[in-house]
Amino acid sequence: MFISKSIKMSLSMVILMTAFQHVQAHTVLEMPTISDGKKVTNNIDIGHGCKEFPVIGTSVVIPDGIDSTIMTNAADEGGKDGFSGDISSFINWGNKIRLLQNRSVFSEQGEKTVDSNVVGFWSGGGPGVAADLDAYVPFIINPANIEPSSCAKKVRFAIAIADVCKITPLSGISDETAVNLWTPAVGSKYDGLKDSHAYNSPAYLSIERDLAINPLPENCGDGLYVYVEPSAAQVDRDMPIIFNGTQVWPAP
Ligand SMILES: [Cu+2]
Repeated sequence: MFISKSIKMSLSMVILMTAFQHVQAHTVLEMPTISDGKKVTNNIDIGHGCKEFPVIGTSVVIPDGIDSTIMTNAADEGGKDGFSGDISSFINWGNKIRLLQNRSVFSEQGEKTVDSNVVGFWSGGGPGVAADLDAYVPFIINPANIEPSSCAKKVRFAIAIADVCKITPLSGISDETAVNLWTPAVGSKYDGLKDSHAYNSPAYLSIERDLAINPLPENCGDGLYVYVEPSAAQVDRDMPIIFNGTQVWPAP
């Protein structure tokens, strides 16, 4: 009797402790790697809330390729070389994203556009995503072609995402209760704190060259990996959520 009671007690303790541990995955793309030249439906996979607080909205910034930082490497790790040319040397990037209407997770959504190019999107409103569950925010990626004359084998974009749990001004952003920042540390206002658990953990989208359809030129050897990060200026410009002409997050 006494033993079974204490087993029950410790079992519920374990369940409780597990619930409050950080065991869930980061926010990522459902399909982090896609093929070049193909239209793909993908999802932002919201990984967890802010501690026990639900995510009530998400804001997404896609590198526009215009003032993005471009780097290359012959191997998919290690040091990266700067590249000062245009992104079109590697891929026909820009305005490839279309938000898919879906009110199952959040009640409102919208695209972010600059010169009628989509550079990100947001979705928010309603009761939000339970802190211990995942949720999908769907979008379309229109075909992006790796430049046939280039040596690019894979182009990896760092996507900046803010999962908002509480609406605060920029000064109130913390991953304790308010926001999870899945952003590349590029010096923007949304880098987050260096000791936060998701520091410099953006979501990535890799576009892989379909070598059967778009083979590497002979002089390319094993090909090049290309990395694209948004500029700090772009993240600062495109991260806020504007709803009906009014900025709703961060609170102005
Ligand atoms: Cu996490």
